[in-house]
Amino acid sequence: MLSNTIQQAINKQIKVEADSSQIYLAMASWAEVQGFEGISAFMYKQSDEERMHMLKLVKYANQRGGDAKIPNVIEPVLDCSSFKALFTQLFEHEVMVSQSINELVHITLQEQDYATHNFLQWYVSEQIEEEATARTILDKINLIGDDKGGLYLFDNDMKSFSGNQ
Ligand code: OFO
Repeated sequence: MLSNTIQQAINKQIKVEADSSQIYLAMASWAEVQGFEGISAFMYKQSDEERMHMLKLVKYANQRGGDAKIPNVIEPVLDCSSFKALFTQLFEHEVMVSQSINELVHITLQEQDYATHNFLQWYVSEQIEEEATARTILDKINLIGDDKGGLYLFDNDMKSFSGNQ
């Protein structure tokens, strides 16, 4: 059985994951409109993954006798002035998500809920990967700058990150 404190903390994380899914969906749609197929495919995939992260938490909470709260859908506000701005937001968002997972893990220790602590280790590993991917992409974008040819190649390159190659 989940304590109220744990349920509330999980609900907070459910919202973080749901918001992430919306933010990446907005990025995917923007890139699609701009004609960047690779970036858009990558962002759509990220959005689906975040929804899966949210669902995993919902199902876990309910399975443990909790009552998961499904949050409202947000309308993301993005800075799409450049690709650098876009991918900086992606990176910073993932860093924020990692902090949020860390706080949740910390609460499970305070509450001595070792089952939830164990369950959350998957998220801890996932965040290491997601931050690394976001950092790699941002590094590439920093190298390219505003070079049109470079952006074209970068867009192609992004297909490998989304498994669409
Ligand atoms: Fe990339 O955020 Fe979920 O965990």
